Amino acid sequence: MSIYEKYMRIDKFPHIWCPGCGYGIAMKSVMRAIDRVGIKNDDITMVSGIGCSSRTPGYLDFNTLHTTHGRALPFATGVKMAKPEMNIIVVTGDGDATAIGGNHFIHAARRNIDMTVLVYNNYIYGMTGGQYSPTTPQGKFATTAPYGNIEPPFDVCNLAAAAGASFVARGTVYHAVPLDKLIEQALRKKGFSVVEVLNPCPTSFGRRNKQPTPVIMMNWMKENCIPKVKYDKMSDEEKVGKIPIGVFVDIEKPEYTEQYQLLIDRAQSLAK
Ligand SMILES: Cc1ncc(C[n+]2csc(CCOP(=O)(O)OP(=O)(O)O)c2C)c(N)n1
Ligand code: SF4
Repeated sequence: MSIYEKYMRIDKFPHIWCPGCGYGIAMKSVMRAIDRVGIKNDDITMVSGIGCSSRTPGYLDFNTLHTTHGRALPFATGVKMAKPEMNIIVVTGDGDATAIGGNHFIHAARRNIDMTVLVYNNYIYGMTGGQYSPTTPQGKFATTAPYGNIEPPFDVCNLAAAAGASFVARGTVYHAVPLDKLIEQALRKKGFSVVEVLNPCPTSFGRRNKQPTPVIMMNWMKENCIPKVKYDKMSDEEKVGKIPIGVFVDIEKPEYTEQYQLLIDRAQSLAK
């Protein structure tokens, strides 16, 4: 049996994603990473909000929760608190994670609760037809920014790091092999782990922003996403328009469910 058959709900296909969308590549990367770590299907709970990215749990044969828009992390937190031994993977879009769910994202990171959060960033609200999100670059076009977006965007990795995540990385679906490794590292990490995955959305973002085909979008990633080690050595001039990929944060910190158990133990010993 291939690893894809091992982890996929074959009867749920065909999927809803557009031709040229990167989410299928990301989903395969997730499966390969899980296989490398060797986690059993029943020991994983995959949680999502709402969006094209958030359809992922429907196609995978784990314990899965497709929740409300922006609320994947509160649901995931509930599962982890009830079953700390469970491996939690959250799949969320840039809108789901940093707009409506932005508050949950920073507080889950601050608590350092043990889960792997995959923020699929296509710079837009894909499912609802291309409204701008907090990651849409300045000057780019969206249905709600027909003259160009004037807002400065969030950098998802900087946001996660500043809020307290213990593992933060960025990959792209063009760089699928390194992406497997980043997701594997995140899965192995105890603590709040974030992997931002850059994805082409030709339908809602590309065709409004002079990237009308999936090939053009993939080539853009190939040319502009630079391994962090190389990026760090570049001059400020060379860095303009380039995006570093790789690991940004990998630190040890107290994990929330363990701290919570210690609190219960302390309270119970006081009650005796
Ligand atoms: C409370 C609520 N507000 C708004 C929506 C409409 N809605 C569904 S998906 C979505 C945005 C999805 O964008 P993103 O999270 O970036 O995911 P993508 O579709 O791009 O993968 C919105 C606004 C909703 N379902 N529920
Ligand atoms: S709208 Fe964009 S993100 Fe959604 S499935 Fe189509 S290409 Fe993918």
